[in-house]
Amino acid sequence: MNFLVVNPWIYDFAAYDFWLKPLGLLYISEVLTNLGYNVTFIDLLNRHDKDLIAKYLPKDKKYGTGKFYNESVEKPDILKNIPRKFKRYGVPLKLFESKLERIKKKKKIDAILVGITLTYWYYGGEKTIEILRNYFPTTPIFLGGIYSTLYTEHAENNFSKFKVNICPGTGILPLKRVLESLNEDTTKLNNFNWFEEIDLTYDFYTSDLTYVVLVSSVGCPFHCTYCVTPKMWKFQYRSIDKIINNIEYILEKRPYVKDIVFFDDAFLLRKGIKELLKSLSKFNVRYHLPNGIHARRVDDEIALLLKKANFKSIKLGFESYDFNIQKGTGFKVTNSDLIEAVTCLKNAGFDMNDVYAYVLVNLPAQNKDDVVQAVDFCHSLGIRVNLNEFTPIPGTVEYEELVKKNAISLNADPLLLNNTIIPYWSNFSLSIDDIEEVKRYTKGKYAD
Ligand code: B12
Ligand code: SF4
Repeated sequence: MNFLVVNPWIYDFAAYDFWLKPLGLLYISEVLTNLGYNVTFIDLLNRHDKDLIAKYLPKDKKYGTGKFYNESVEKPDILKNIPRKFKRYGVPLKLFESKLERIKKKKKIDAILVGITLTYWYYGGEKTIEILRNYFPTTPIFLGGIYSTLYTEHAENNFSKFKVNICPGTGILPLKRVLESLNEDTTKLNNFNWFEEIDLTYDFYTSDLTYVVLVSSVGCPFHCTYCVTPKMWKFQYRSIDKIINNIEYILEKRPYVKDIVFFDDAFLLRKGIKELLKSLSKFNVRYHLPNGIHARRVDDEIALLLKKANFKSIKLGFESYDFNIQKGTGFKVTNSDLIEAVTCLKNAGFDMNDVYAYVLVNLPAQNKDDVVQAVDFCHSLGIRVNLNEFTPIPGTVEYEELVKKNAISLNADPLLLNNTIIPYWSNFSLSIDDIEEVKRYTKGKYAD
């Protein structure tokens, strides 16, 4: 059987390649390959796509990140009043079409798999599937990923016009259901420990990649009120030998890879983290942790091991300066945890330009002063700040409370919950002017 797997375009007001790789789709493609199926993989967000770079050379910025090719597009009606440009990020339409023509000439595609990560990226998924349907009018299309999991009903309604099968859930189950509906034998997937057994090979990419993304664990043992991770995943981690073998495989085949990025939710919380860090130090690459790591877990020994392994970008989950907010949202960090973590990282010799704290903006319990205090605090510690505009996500305590207070409707279109535009319509804690002000304040603080 021939599967076509497609990572869709992003349609949004902003997007940047902070090492975005479609891990979910890569995992299911690896499983399919292991089962003996044929997979053709299109990543519309690959900035190094061979067809794309023939026309538009990607400019890599720090550590292999960079701007996506983009074109301005018309806004969907629901976003018409937002005074910002709306864009399609990823390879141009013509190029996608020429890829599909080539594939169609070469082989018969039996099923198409698409995955959407952020809930408010469903519009890009829709535009991608519209094109796929034109080329493959009768081929079964399956849609999975975080959007389908958190907005199953919305996805079913919205994608019925393209006759798409919605596949909610994480782990191996959604893929198993796809195969069952295609009348394939799935006995090999019974009791299959996919996270332990499956390597991310990156063999689906024919282009030269300068970075790859991995996960050493999925899920998180904390339960923060604004985060949906614990609802979607049971915390589990992969054995160190398997992670190391996976990296060896990639680096042998791809000597241009200079950066390895971990997308874990709770990288430092696994059993055996020190052994993992020691083992990672044998590779001549830089490592990055773009998701917030747990400051409380950073002591002198961990900081030194991170440094020795050559970790560069470190993002510490901080979120708020206010003790009551910290306590009320999950208690993953306190101000003294942050001070301690930063001291250890400094002593270990980290470049403080690579150490950031995530600070949330517009949490329901928050006011402008809290953001300003958090920024001042991080600045006084000598680290940088990433302002993260709050996104209410179904399945979280914050979302449910906002619905109870009628601040958002249960049927709100996920496009309206894009954190970039919430301040334009919501009456959450901060107005658009407040948000612009704290952004300006933060920029000014770090201008020197
Ligand atoms: C890595 C990550 C990031 C990365 C990159 C994300 C990306 N775009 O690829 C970075 C650090 C850049 C990031 C940024 C943000 N993120 Co983020 N991120 C994650 C994280 C930790 C992991 C995603 C992942 O790769 N998982 C691993 C893979 C293996 O899992 P998966 O994709 O779900 O795939 C599985 C299944 O879904 C299924 N599957 C997937 N596709 C398909 C297709 C088919 C056909 C089938 C059958 C099955 C299937 O199979 C896979 C294997 O089980 C998730 C939390 C989480 N644990 O999911 C949050 C998460 C997605 N992020 C979230 C948020 C809020 C953000 C930010 C908005 C934060 C902020 N306020 O600024 C920004 C947005 C930035 C932007 N606009 O790009 C929210 C979701 C928000 C939303 N509304 O959707 C999440 C859920 C975390 C949370 N807070 O609860 N993020
Ligand atoms: S610690 Fe991080 S990943 Fe874990 S529940 Fe809290 S926000 Fe989510």
